[in-house]
Amino acid sequence: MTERLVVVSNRTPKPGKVAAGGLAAALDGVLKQLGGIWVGWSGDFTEQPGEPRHLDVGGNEIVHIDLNKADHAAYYAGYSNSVLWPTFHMRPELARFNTDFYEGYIRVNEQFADALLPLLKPDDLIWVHDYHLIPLGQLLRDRGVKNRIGFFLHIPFPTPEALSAIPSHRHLIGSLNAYDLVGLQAKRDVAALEDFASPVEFVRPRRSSGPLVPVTGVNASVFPIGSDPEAFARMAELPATRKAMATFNKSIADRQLILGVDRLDYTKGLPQRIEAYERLLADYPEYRRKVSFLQVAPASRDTIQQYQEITGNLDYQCGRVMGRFAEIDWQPLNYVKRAYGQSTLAGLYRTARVGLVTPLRDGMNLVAHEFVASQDPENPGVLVLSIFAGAAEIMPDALLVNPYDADETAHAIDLALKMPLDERKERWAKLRADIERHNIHAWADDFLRVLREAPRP
Ligand code: ADQ
Repeated sequence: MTERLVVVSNRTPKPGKVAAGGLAAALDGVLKQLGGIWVGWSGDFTEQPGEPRHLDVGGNEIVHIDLNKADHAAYYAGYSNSVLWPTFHMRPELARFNTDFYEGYIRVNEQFADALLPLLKPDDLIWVHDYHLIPLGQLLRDRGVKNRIGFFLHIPFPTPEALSAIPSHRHLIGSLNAYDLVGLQAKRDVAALEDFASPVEFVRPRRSSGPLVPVTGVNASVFPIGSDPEAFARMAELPATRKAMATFNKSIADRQLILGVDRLDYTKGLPQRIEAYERLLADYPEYRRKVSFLQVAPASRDTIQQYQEITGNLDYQCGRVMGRFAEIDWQPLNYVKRAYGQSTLAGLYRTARVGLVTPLRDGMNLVAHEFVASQDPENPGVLVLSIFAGAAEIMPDALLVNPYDADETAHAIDLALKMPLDERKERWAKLRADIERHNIHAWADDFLRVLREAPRP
């Protein structure tokens, strides 16, 4: 029998769509290389869950599950994105706790487990992704699955205090015991998990009156995710990209470009970033008319109230900066609410003199990787990176900032704009080596190798 990889995630790639999420872009290449199937929600609703559908998307076999609309709402907008996302990003005050959410979350995870069961072969390696599917490993074990199962959490792991704010956290984290391997983005995440999983933390498996299980058994390690640096370097140099960027440069009159690229999300630190830019223009007036700040931020999860609110706040903030500094022939800031294809992003990264990646908390942040990958080695831009992004652990040669401190960020932008070519090249060469060492293929290979070798009970 030959080994197959079974990837399971909330969403799977759709034919011909630009994926704005980090996960879709990441796993597509891994599966092409190793072979196997990718199972996830189809994006469609059904009253009565039927048979999963198999399709070919860009050479990968994708298996789609339809979900009941109410269950999906409780699982996705509810538990995953109104409980786990804010809490795991240390914003429990933004969470909405509701028992129905957890019930729906478990029901959808059970549906995933039921759909997977008939597809599995004895030698399959199962790789479950992200916070939407934390209990899936346990639910598969409950159904008798003996395969090796790994789990990777793409977002940060919270401190024990934040985690304790989730009413069902013991069941949830206890279910991590079912995995042969739990992968986390950064050392700080493994430390937080170990902190929580102290000998006093015992959990009772859900729906069972059986014995309490210690959380300490979780086999967790750091696997920092990465990008495909060569692909970004290639895309940044394509003739079509260069042409588009020449036109773009004209539109900003060849001013120095400061760039931010993010999904619109309260974890990405956009208000703080705009405040820092405002501070730069106020305290370093020499940059007025000399720079142009472009923030690309397409809406995401816009059915959730907190996400709707950010748009309004950003519109207000950007308007304020414009009102304060704009001239008839200079627009200090441009805020674009749409997703772009990867080659356009690569072109923008390469055009930028400064890349601002300043999340308040982030599992990794692939934009930081992509920015470095896309630079011109002879004239590289400078990465200003938040100390709260997982990326900061592997990219010490970026200009690291505390994103809450507008003065510090403004100062870093000033340093970046003034940085001599030699220093830019030196820093970039080190960063390029970092992202190459941690590229997406190395990430997948490492995780799967350790999963294959993980000690079994
Ligand atoms: P995200 O929170 O989505 O991912 P990130 O790592 O920055 O964050 O990934 C964003 C991806 O979306 C990048 O590949 C980027 O190119 C793309 N993207 C962003 N803005 C875009 C735009 N305007 N147009 C087109 N594409 C855009 C989660 C975690 C991260 C973790 C990743 C991968 O929150 O911390 O790094 O998963 O594990």
